[in-house]
Amino acid sequence: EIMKHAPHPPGSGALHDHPNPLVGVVMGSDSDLGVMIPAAKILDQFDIPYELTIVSAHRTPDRMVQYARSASARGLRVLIAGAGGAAHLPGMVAAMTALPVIGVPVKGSSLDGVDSLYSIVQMPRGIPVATVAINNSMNAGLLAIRILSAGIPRLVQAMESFLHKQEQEVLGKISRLQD
Ligand code: RP5
Repeated sequence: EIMKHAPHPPGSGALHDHPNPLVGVVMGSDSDLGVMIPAAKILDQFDIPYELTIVSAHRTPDRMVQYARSASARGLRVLIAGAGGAAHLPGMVAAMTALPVIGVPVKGSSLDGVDSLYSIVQMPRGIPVATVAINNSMNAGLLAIRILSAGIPRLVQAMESFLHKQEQEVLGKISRLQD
């Protein structure tokens, strides 16, 4: 059952490991961690079990192949991949799995993240990566949840409540501005 997962391992910090993860969150470097945390947070908020780790397309290519090739058999259903610069990780992972892959362009130091965005979004026909906005890993998490939710009323309802709450927050701000 999708909502069930064991409690977080004691003392688990940024690198998360639930026993039966449904979402795999990977990133090219530990320097991407700060940008990718909101994806993890929203998955936590919806009680979706996930794993989070570093996989570099360039520095650890064998690990990337192993990760992508084994992801489906290990029970993962959606992958989120964040990378900056020459951001090949999401596309290469998508090339080696049939799972849906969501790419997060991470803003690096030189080109404002446009390099990452273009590297991730301009995939060739046949290998799709669902690309979110630069540094917007929260949206990657939300999209992963929407993908998992299809056909699961409880999760659809959880997403609807999330949207409703968000709407109320904005309407609240507007009415405070009008006071
Ligand atoms: C990419 O290069 C990583 O995803 C990261 O965004 C960027 C810089 O990595 P570090 O040099 O900070 O490790 O592969």
